[in-house]
Amino acid sequence: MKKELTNNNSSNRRKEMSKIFISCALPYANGPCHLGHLRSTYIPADIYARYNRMKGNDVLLVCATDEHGTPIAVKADKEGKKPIEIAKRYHDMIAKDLESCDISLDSFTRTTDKIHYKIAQDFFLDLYGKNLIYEKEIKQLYCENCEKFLPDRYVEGICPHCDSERARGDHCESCGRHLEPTDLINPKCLTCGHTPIIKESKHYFFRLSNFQKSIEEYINSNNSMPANVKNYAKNWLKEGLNDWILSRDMSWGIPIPLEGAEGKILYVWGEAFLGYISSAAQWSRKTGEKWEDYWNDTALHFIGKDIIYHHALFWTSLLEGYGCRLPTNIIAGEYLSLEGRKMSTSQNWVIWVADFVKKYDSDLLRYYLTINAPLNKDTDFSWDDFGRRINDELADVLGNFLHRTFTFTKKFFNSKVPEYKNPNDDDRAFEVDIEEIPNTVGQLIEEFKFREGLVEIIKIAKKGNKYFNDQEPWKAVKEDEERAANCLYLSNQLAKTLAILLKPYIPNKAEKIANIMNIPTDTEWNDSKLYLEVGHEINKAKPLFKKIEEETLEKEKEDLYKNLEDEENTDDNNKGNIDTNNDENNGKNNNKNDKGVENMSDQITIDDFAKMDIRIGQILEAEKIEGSNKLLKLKVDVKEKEIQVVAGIGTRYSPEELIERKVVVLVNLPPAKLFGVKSEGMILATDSAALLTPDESEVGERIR
Ligand code: B3M
Ligand code: ZN
Repeated sequence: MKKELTNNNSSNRRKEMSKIFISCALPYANGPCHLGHLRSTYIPADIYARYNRMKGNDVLLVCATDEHGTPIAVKADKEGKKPIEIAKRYHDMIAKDLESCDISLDSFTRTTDKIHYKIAQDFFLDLYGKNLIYEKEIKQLYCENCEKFLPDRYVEGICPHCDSERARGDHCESCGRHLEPTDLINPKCLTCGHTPIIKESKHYFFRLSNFQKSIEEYINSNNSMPANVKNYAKNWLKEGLNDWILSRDMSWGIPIPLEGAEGKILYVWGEAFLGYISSAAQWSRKTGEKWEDYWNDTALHFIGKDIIYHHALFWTSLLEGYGCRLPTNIIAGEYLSLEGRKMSTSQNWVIWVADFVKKYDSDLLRYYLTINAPLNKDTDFSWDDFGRRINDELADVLGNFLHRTFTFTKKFFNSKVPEYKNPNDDDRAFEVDIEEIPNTVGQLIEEFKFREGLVEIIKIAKKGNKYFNDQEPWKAVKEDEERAANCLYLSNQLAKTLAILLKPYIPNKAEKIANIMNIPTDTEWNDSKLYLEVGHEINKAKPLFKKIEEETLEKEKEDLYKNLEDEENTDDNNKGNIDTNNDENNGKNNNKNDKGVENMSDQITIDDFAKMDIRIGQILEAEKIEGSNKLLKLKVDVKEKEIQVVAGIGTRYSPEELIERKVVVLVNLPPAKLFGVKSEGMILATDSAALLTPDESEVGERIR
């Protein structure tokens, strides 16, 4: 006799199994959330948290806004506001963004909360008392006009590595290198434009180098650590850990709680981690439960890949020094680009969460950002691909399966789950698939393979459609009612299983499915293995997934490209494609580490390269695209054919001077529309839109 799902299964609930502390990286309170944040960190953490709650585990999911650091202080200066006002503005926005996507945080606090100051200062004092922090005089830039030191973003100058102007005190956007303010050539105070002098100043250093061995051991012995985190960490460890500066000369931040340290604050990366703890501590105050019980059982950090170094090496060393249990695991989501270009908030090449959810159900975003690629791979958001997946997968596969199940049940079986008798081979095989799917998906989620789990769900829905087609219940109901009944019995069983397995991924839609199915919405994961009883009555079907129209997608793309245009017309000193506004990532002491990140992430195989069909072409026709300063419509001869390409070189070349010019063209891109104009390839050019000049090659020649 099969166990059945009823409205009072809650009494059979299993007792709590483990307590799991889950943190999401703390967003800087200097801008709202964009899709990249969600993809790398918040959606994966939320899927994992929801799944574990459904497994009967006790989860504490924490986050906070990271409210110190120079970007916020600089923004405040620019707007003539106090940093705390800026921080509050974005804290509120981010809280809304996360809520709008159903990120089920148990606690979302701020690093400017009083208790955070105390926890961070006590932590510092503990390490200082253990002689793990020491003082040293170092040379710093000082603006005599503003009477202040100029750490990080307070100063700009020429990059000593690549000569790019307007490199910041901590980072050069052009070459991506980490800098010290004193490395800059011709530095200028960002506030007043004066040239700073060099002045000695006392700073506090953490003996990171002491922890080389123990952190190596920690990383090497962790068998469940995702490969990307482990590999990055191992590579950096090979280069050796250097002591790490923990203080700054500035006023916005947490004061160093020592005599003689007046005017000095904790470096933002020296206290932000404690935000995980101070958020949890505030939750404890409210609930009376002990967050330590969670931390000491299982502690997981979900982060973006740019801060693997900080978490795997700094934070773990700080914890080790403090004498605290190290995190059980660190899960890092990689980058999201937008329509093939690196996201850039300063160039407005970005989609803000708030804008997205105004127009689309947030579950569509959760779905797309999860299924689009494994977490440990960089990936791209493109409107066309988004539309394709929503339409082909959610609407045509999942939605269709559910809809036909519900409508047939209503039409032929009076909305009641029919009997299941004398199953045929197809029925039996399908039944096995349905029985296996909860474990398959659960296992994948436990291994942080969120995409793979979701792919399995879509696959079984696809199988469901095939099974349904093969059984032809619309015909069978007239000739062989038992066969139609079996088909609808099993289809309803799968629909119920899907309603439960989809909960961690797309909680709203899952709830809607459960409502139609007339099953409880507070089901646990293993309830998906229970059967709907024969005769269980379902409710009327409602449309679950609406298709996104081609025109809607076109409009989105147009608006996005327009952003870029507007931005380029007003601001041309930021040509790098690097996201700039939200990162104060450069706590790393030596720039070799930065290069380590770049190299590893950017490598491709020779096979990847061979996939690109790059040819010499010749421009036959060129014209401006209305409404755009940058885009030109080109007709290009690549010998075998003529193709139409939209190229962003209009600010540099006039259409006339392009005629007959030889160019380098990537010809095997899928056709796309830019500004409503079809584009069948890509003309290769530099960041500054300069064309490559292949004078000595023949039209049609392939580049390898
Ligand atoms: N505030 C944001 C980032 O670099 C930074 C994270 C802190 S986590 C302790 O992605
Ligand atoms: Zn100044």
